[in-house]
Formats: sequence, structure tokens, C-alpha cells
Amino acid sequence: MTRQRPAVLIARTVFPEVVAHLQAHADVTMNETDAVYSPQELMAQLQGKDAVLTTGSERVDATLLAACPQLRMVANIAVGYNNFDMPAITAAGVLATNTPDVLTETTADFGFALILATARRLTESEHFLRAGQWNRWSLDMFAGAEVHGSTLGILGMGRIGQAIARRGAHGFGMQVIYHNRSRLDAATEADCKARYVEKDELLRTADHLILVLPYSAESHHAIGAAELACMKPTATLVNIARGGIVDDAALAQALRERRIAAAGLDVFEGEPRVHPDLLDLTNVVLTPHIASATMATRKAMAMLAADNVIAYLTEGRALTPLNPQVLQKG
Ligand code: 8YV
Repeated sequence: MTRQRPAVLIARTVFPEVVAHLQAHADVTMNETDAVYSPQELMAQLQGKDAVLTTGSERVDATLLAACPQLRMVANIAVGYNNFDMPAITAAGVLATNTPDVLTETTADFGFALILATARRLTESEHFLRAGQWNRWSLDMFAGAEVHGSTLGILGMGRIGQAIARRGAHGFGMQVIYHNRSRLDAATEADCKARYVEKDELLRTADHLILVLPYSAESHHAIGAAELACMKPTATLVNIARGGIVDDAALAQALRERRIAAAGLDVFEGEPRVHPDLLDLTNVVLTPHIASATMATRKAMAMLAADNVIAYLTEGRALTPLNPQVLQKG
């Protein structure tokens, strides 16, 4: 008797080589239009599927799981997984995986790109030039904040935070301070040349503050009006983590009133919508959630998600499980 091949849904459009890789092991259905499924569409598409590759745009919760009893695995093409209701997924006996490590250095590069662009007013000055407003040069034209030798504050010191710290300390001669739920061991602190401080000191001392923490109920609006009020008026804020960690309305107000100098944002509350007040400001650099977006890294992320699916469906194991307790039960 031939064993039935597992059925896999790819909820967004991924690279052809990733589809081919999966097809060697499973019957694959891909969302060829790449339009984000509504919860009802996702539910319908998942009928009879054993596994699904998701991105941050697909929410997996108890309602979806209850409607898809055959589903055994959800593989996120992202390191962050706030689109997953983990207790519900684990309670349903479904394995969840994410894509750590393969995007660390690429995302740290982009974090630094935003720090530089924000401090040195890169997009603001480019818009000025493109608008034909450059008639004469002046000494203080687009004079921004120093990056080298300044104090870099990092909120959230996981793999990406550490990679940013190393760039700041070793590449730009910055004093690196960080705050995290748990303090790093001494060897990692020494490698990153980073000093642990309380959140309040981080806010008050950083010349450039970058957010690299996961989104959760605990980190919702970790940076709001009160936190922005603690920052230096010359400081810049960069968010490459998740929308919702920053209160975007409060940030827009602080930027408008120049209570901080500038911000660089790759993620937004309710993206792809962007708070209209942010769009009106010149002292903010805005990018559409592209911190991990190099071809090599996006392919590596999708391939890791596919490898997780293949490993689980064919051998009952996974490379980067989020709830390994499900593996033990299986
Ligand atoms: C993803 C990200 O590209 O990995 C993450 O957590 O934010 C990005 O790298 C995005 O979430 C799409 O899934």
C-alpha cells in the first residue's frame, strides 16, 4: 500500500526553489496571488492540509485550529511569531516553528542602516534634493547627530540585538548599553562590549536607541509618551522589532514637538497602514518592514521553514521548534 503524501499549504507566494523542495515530499498548494487571506479564506484553504507555511500576516489561533483538525504543523517564515497563539497551538498538539539565526546579521545590518539614515537625515535630505529645493549649500545644511563614538542603547538583547551591539562597539566605536528581561552572561557582554542598565537609564542615556525585542502583551507600548519624555531631545529612536512596541501616536507627537530629534521605523501598529501623523513629519525615516529583506536571507528563511515542514512530516522532528513538547508527545 502506498502511503498518502502529506498536503502542505504555502499561505503566501514563495521562491520556486522552495516550492520544488517541498514538492519532493508533499502535495503543495501555494497562494499564487500573494494576496493576504482573510481568516475565513485561510480556514477554507487549510481544509485537509497537514502543514502550512505562514508569514507575519497570517494569524493562527484557537478558532482557526478548531476548524482545521487535520493540521499538524505551522511553520512561520519569520523569527517573530506574535501571529501565533502559542498556548492554543500547543494545546491543539500542533507543532510550531520559526526561522531564527538565518536572518540575524542581515537584520542587524538594516538596523544599523536605519540608525545611520535617521541620525544623518538621509531620506529627508534626499527628498529635499529630488524636490529641486537644493539651490545653495550651507554649513549647517541637514546637520544631524554623530553616530561614531556616541552611546547606542539597545532594548532587547537577543541574537539580533547582540549583532547590532557588535557593529556599534567594534565598527563605530560606540558605547553600548542594553536592557533586556535577563542579563547576558559576562562572556557575551564582553564580546558585544555592552553594559547592562535599567530601562530608565537606557532611555535617559542613549544617543541612539534601537528596539529589538519581541512583541507581547508585556512589550505593548514599551515606548510610549512617558518613555519618550525620558529620552534626550537630541536622541534618535529606531524600531525594527514589531509595531505595537511603540505607541505610534505618542511618537508622532514627540517628533512633531522635537522632544526627540528623529526616528527610523521599519514596523508599525496595524501595518501595512501607517499612522497618518508620521507621514506628515520630515524627521522620521519610514521603511515597509524590510529589515530581513535580502534575496539570500529571505530565501534562507523560506527554505528553513520548508525544511522544518519536511523534517516533521517525514521524520517527526524539527530544526527550530517553538514548542518542542509537541515533538516529545508525538
Ligand atoms: C519577516 C520579521 O520578513 O522575521 C521576522 O520576525 O519581522 C521579518 O523578518 C516578516 O515578519 C515576514 O514574515
